[in-house]
Amino acid sequence: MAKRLARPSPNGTSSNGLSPNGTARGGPSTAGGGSLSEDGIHPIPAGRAARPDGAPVAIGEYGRRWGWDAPLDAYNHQDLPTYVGPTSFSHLPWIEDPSELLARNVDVAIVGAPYDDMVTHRPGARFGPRAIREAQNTAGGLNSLQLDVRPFEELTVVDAGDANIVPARYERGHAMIYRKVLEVAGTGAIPVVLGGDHSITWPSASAVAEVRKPGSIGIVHFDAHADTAPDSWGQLSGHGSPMRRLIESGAVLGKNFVQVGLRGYWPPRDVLDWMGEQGLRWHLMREIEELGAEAVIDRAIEEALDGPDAIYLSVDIDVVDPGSAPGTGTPEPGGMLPRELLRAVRRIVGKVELAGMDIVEVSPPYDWAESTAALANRVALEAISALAVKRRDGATVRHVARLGRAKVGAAVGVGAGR
Ligand SMILES: [Mn+2]
Repeated sequence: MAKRLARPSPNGTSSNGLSPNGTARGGPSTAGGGSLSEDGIHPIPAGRAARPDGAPVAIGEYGRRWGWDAPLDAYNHQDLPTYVGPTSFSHLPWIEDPSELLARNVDVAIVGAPYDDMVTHRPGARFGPRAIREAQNTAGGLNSLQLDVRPFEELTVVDAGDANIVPARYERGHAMIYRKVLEVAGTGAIPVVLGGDHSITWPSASAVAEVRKPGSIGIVHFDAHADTAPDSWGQLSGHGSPMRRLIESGAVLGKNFVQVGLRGYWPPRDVLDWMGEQGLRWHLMREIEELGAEAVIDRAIEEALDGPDAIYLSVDIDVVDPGSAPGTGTPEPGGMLPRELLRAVRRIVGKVELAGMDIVEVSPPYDWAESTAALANRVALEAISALAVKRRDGATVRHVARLGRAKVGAAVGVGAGR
């Protein structure tokens, strides 16, 4: 693997510890630290002004004795192994400021929604965003074998950080997720939201629908469950109801809603009747068993393109069989294979205009060997790689932002203290 060299200078690191030049577009850097030697080894200066009196700390007797003063190469954050340093998605730059997202013309921004106040069964999805970020063993500029594309070279992708979530204040949490996604999508970047329980799709897709106005969005929704309940034990914003709220509010029309992978013993008949009245289209797992995933996904794509201007993709990881994705809140046996889901994501993102997406219900405390978190990580990467193929082929990827630079922050009004 080609290693790129980074500046050893402290100037190369921003206050949050991530390199502002950490994207794959960077290259060998000589800024701030002298020139590279012929073999690519970058000498680290022997002293740094680090003592309280300002005197440099120099390599001393022991260092010289053991050869620890030899020239060594240093790596920037993105090229270091993923277990080293702060955790961002694929070690991408961590950029929370929307004006910076706008200035960099960011194409795709990862957003964390560490929220699980709305689960009806196993908790733990609040730890999902961090686990999904961590579940990647390859650093640096990735190369998609399946799509033959280097996603971070074609696209500017960053990690925009998490919504400003605190525990137990569930209405505040949804509001903050709405604002964070609105802020990110308002810059033109495609938000890839890491949940969190599935209730986060309500504020997240609402924000994307808002930004895309006057255009319309449709939703392609992978899940074992329809998530269209009127309520859960009286709670209207639970993780069994987000799709109902989105349709009721008009953010998405029922006829522009396509569900894939439903199975098991929920929802009850009256909820299915309501779905039918709204014009929802859903594909049971049985259909995948009988026709194959390929044929069903083709149908879903055709339906998704029937009306809306762009698609929001919502992936509940429980659509996959719990044998492969055990780390989730409401496991339902008999689901899709990981490879079927990954292929479906590549195909859908390759064919429709993606306005935003989320990957939800990853509950790390119930996971084994990171298999669920790794799958969720790859769902995001497959979508990003499919977008990269589009960009390479000349298609539009990022949304033309409607909000001006000055309006992005002010329109949303997200502050650290809220
Ligand atoms: Mn769900």
